[in-house]
Amino acid sequence: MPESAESSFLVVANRLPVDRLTTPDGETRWRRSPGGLVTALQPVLRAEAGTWVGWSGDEGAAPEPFTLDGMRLSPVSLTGEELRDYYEGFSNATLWPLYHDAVEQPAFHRHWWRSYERVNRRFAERAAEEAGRDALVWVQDYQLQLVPAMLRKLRPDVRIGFFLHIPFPPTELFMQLPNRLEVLRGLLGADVVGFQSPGAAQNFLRLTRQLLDLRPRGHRVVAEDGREVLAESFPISIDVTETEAVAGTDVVKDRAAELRRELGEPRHVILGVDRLDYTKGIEQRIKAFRELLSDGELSVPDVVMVQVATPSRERVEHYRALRRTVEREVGRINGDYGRVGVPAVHYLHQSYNRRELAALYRIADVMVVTPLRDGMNLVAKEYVATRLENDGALVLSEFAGAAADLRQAFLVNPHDLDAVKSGMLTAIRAPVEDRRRRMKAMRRYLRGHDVKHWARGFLTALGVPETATAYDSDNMRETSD
Ligand code: GDG
Repeated sequence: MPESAESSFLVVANRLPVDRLTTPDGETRWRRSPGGLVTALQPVLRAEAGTWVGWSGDEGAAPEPFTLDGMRLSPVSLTGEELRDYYEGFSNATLWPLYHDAVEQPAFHRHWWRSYERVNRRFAERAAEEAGRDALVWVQDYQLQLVPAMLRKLRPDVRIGFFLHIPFPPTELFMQLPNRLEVLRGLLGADVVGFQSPGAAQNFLRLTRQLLDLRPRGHRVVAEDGREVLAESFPISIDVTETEAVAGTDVVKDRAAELRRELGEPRHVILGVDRLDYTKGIEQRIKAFRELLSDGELSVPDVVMVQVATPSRERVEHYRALRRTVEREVGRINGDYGRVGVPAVHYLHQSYNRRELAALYRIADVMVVTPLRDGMNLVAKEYVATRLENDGALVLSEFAGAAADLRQAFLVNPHDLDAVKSGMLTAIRAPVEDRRRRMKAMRRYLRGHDVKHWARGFLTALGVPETATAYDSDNMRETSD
């Protein structure tokens, strides 16, 4: 590996924010992948000559570090076995279900844990090599919870932040984790541990008392080595300016009109957009729609539903089972309530580019976001940001972190099917003025709480002076798809 650039600012995340492309003449190129996190952090990384440490997306040996759009990227390798055990196993079949209220049964395997530990050490060692003296290192998410403590051992001079994008579970659930002490101590290696909600931060602080006999006070706790650790909520958001700009382009407006025509100009379009994940409540939403059709409250083709279910974690069994269930249910509704050329549910198991997604948001009279548990849910925020005319309605689960920010949504308990049904009906039938008032208030809130606000809040808590985090990314942005 070439000599390290010794950056003063590092992001450490499971994935690098890039995709590898092969050009028609067989050459490899990298393209920045879309996403709020990279949009928020790229300006800081550029200005500080920062480095992003993460996996490149390909199995086996890692490419050499390289620079893209002003960011230094330092790829970490993962073997096929590590992908199975660290990523699909411990991260996505142990931690993911456990941290989401165990809505699916978490699986515990000792060899998954050993792989998680080994990979976390590799990330920590790479971060230690890349970090300059007194650097600031921001570690992201549940795949890397051991990195803060491992890195601190290697490099006591650096300041370490950790942000968890998913929920942090209550004590009773966390206690199931065979390696609970190591995970808790791993997180306590950070100076600031950030969560999506105040409840998650409280769960974490309570655990430090119960498992380690520490004495949390307010948002702070003194760790076993005498350092003070701050645990607070920093709700993540989206790049509102960019989302609005994409939604307002002629290409997107034209595409939206075309989509509506293709759907047969229904009076109401109901939309769901999710990764195909069992935490997202896709089954519950489709079931609610089926009952509304069978009760005669709604009818096709007056109303149609569009459900985008982006392929996700397809080698993990829970995800395969979910796909079978959802597709069976969609087939059943279309068999019972569809007509020739007009299905009741348009089910799309595909990924789309941001413009197509924005066009879908624009045609949605009612957006239904019903996760059983979700750290935040950016889809709900994206929908609101695309409603440039302040119309449309959002039905949102109380169990999404976003419910604390988008207070004027039609909030529902996704476990209560009748509540989901009546939330959908109320949203469809709400007077135009009521919908407008709600949407306007949510859009105003989002403008003041975008992803830059989030990054600035976290970095300020980590001790970066506020002026240093006031980077303007507007003239640096490029479209990535
Ligand atoms: C985790 C937490 C937290 C979806 N389909 C396509 C596509 N997407 C984009 C959406 C949105 C993102 O993916 C999904 O973000 P969510 O927040 O809804 O959910 P998770 O993936 O589970 O994210 C979550 C988040 O981290 C951030 O902290 O909010 O709670 O679980 O941006 O637009 N994007 C494109 N094509 C698609 O087909 N381009």
